[in-house]
Amino acid sequence: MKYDKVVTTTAWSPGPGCHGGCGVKLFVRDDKVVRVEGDENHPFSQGRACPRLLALTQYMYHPERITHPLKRVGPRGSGEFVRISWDEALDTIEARLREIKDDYGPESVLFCQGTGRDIGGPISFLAYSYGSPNWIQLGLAGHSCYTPRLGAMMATQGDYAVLDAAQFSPQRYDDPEYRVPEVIVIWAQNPAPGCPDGFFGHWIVDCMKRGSKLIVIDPRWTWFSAKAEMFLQIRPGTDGALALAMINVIISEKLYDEKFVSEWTVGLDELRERAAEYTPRRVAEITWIPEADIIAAARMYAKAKPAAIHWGVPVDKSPEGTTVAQAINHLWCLTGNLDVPGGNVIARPAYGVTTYPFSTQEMHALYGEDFVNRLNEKRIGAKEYAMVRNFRGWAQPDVAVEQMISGEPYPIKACWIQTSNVLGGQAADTRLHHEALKKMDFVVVADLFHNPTTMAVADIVLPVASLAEKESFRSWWAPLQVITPAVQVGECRSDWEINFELAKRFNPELGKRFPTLKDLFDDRLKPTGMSYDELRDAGGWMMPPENSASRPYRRHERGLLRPDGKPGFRTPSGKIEFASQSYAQWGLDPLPYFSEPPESEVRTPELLAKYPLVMVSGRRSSVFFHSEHRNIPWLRECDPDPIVEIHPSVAKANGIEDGAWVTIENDRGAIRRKAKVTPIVHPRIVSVPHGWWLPETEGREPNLFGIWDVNCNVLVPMGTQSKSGYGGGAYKTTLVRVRAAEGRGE
Ligand SMILES: Nc1nc2c(c(=O)[nH]1)N[C@H]1C(S)=C(S)[C@@H](COP(=O)(O)OP(=O)(O)OC[C@H]3O[C@@H](n4cnc5c(=O)[nH]c(N)nc54)[C@H](O)[C@@H]3O)O[C@H]1N2
Ligand SMILES: Nc1nc2c(c(=O)[nH]1)N[C@H]1C(S)=C(S)[C@@H](COP(=O)(O)OP(=O)(O)OC[C@H]3O[C@@H](n4cnc5c(=O)[nH]c(N)nc54)[C@H](O)[C@@H]3O)O[C@H]1N2
Ligand SMILES: [Mo]
Repeated sequence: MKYDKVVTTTAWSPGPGCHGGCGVKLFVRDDKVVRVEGDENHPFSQGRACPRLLALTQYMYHPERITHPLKRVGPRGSGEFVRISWDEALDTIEARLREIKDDYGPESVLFCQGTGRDIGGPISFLAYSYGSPNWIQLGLAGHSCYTPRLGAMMATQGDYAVLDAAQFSPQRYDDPEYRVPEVIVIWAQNPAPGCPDGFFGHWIVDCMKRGSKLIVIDPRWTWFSAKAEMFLQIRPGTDGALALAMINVIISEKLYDEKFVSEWTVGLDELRERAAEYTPRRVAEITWIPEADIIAAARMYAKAKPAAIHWGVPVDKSPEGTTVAQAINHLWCLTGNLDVPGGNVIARPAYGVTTYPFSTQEMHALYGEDFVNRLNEKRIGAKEYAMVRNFRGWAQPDVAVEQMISGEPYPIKACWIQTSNVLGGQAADTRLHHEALKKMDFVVVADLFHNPTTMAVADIVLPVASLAEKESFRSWWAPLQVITPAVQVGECRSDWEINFELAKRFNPELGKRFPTLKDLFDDRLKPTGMSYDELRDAGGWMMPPENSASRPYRRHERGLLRPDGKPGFRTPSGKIEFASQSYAQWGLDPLPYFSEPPESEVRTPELLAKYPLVMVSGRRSSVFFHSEHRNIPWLRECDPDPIVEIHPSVAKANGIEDGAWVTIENDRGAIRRKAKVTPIVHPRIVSVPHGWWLPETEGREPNLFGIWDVNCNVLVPMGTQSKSGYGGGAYKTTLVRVRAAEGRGE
């Protein structure tokens, strides 16, 4: 086949939907993308591509794709929208948002995003230019994704760290300094379908092929646990106790790296004392893991040199997520596995480039000192949570939804929703969010398709460009990459274009500094010494430069991590802190501890009597990204039904046959799922994939594409957040019961 051109670019939603970073080749004919392949020259993905990327053409040219701005004309929920021009859409939005600002203050508008797609830049420029401090992942209970881990790592070691698969070296596995981890602990992760946060699941397979042995900690068998040396089938939500017991074994048996600990850490005695409370025997009872396995896993990890831990979002979602992440972080610090080849490697963005400004100086210049200094005054959750005030500038979701309903301490009047399907995927307690969103005077959704959220509440829907249609850049650790458009579809615009245009209307200073979006990109990329076009023409990506903070290893010895240039870590003491000064300053326990899930056999035995199973929701499917792709035929065919995985013993006891529809219920409601009877789940849990809606069914109220029938978040509570405000969303620990469903006999 002949192509007019082949465009090499970076995959970062929309399309695959994901956290992204893969190199991709788009084959274009007659102004259409007709073929998609992985780019074999890309240092990260080396030609691999996931099913969602390979289905990009079906996604881009889907008959139901929204390709021009829409305005709702019927009542909310009627699904009656008409086409409008971009001018009308942007003018209407500007006028309505100005009115709301005048009447209630800019803080009464929430700027809502989903997970880490290409959105942090565009949405923060818009929210802050408008003047609202309330940038938020609306509905993400406990803000339980990534942030708890990030917070714990910053407090403990001053930096983010991740399993070292030689990803920050241009030579990858051939780098002579690199060593393959002898042991990898996969902790609450299924890296193959997920590839989250700039890490690619296949890297673990690469390491396994080069000799790494695995320990897997999960309540459910995965591809990795089936190939592991040890599989610890844990009770959901008890990872904090397990980590503390492993710390206990490692310290009491003196398996820690004495030299590293004495040179680079503080607080060992306090940690020893705390961990002594968590004997393997006691923790065996808490976690359902045999005592001997806990001890053996601790020894196997600590004796391996080097060893690495790779962890996932259930850590954030465990009760007191910030403290669980802290305990796991301590494991690699105790064993001297930080910032060394084949351990947990520190990640910093290449050249220090970020998509949006973090420095106070830059923020002052763009948004005005007064606004920046007063961000915490009106930011939702800042009063209640020191960590929300001091660590990450986002509003707290559990507090926010309460405020949307109560109007206290000030009313919330509008939501700008971009990259999130609040009612179809992100929000716990779907009914509560349905009620809260319906109270809004004005809702804009920027998306590519209709979904339960657009149907229920959107007043204006803006059509968004897919990754093949947009100009952007990506700086999630390394490499630093550009995204280059190949074609145009309808009137779709990128999130950057949409938000930059509106942000300039609210903040003329932005327009003065950056007349065009390219000017803004060039400014962000300045530390590289290249403009956007130059970087694109030089191949489109850059690895971290040598002898810089973003290039491994042993940066702590060379004084590359601290702002003062001294050896050590970027913490208040300059050392790794087993007892965190920052936590103490924020009014939190400086040491890790375990706390029971909000609903559990120990905390709520009366509830367990009624609802004897733990619903672990949200394990990822490689053909879906959260609520996306249920409408893409190639993908849906691979994973056609909303299922629940049930152990054969539970199925038998409840008269449930494989393939039959079952009801899953608790006090918050009931949903239906198709039973997949399988021994891969622990007999005391059911595993329920999330993000399900049925785009083939009626979109209008009250059906809303079937969410009340199949969305498991109807059953998940809000308001279970950790003491820090970050973590504790009960997505993996909700108590339920299952029974054969009446009706619906497909
Ligand atoms: N039960 C349960 N629920 C969960 C979880 C769980 O484990 N269990 N996980 C939670 C977690 S960790 C997270 S992060 C949240 C994520 O939740 P969300 O990020 O809100 O994910 P989606 O529900 O897929 O909504 C994304 C929407 O954005 C659109 N979209 C995709 N890419 C783009 C883009 O680049 N621009 C724009 N404008 N739109 C785009 C999609 O079409 C889709 O409608 O879900 C949470 N929900
Ligand atoms: N294809 C695809 N990729 C995705 C996403 C997607 O929706 N689709 N979502 C993206 C997002 S935003 C995120 S946050 C990541 C999440 O990706 P992961 O971090 O991998 O999260 P999950 O798939 O929720 O769970 C991973 C494993 O943890 C197990 N688990 C559940 N609860 C517990 C527990 O309490 N303790 C332990 N030890 N294990 C537990 C599950 O059984 C599962 O096998 O994936 C990202 N990547
Ligand atoms: Mo997430």
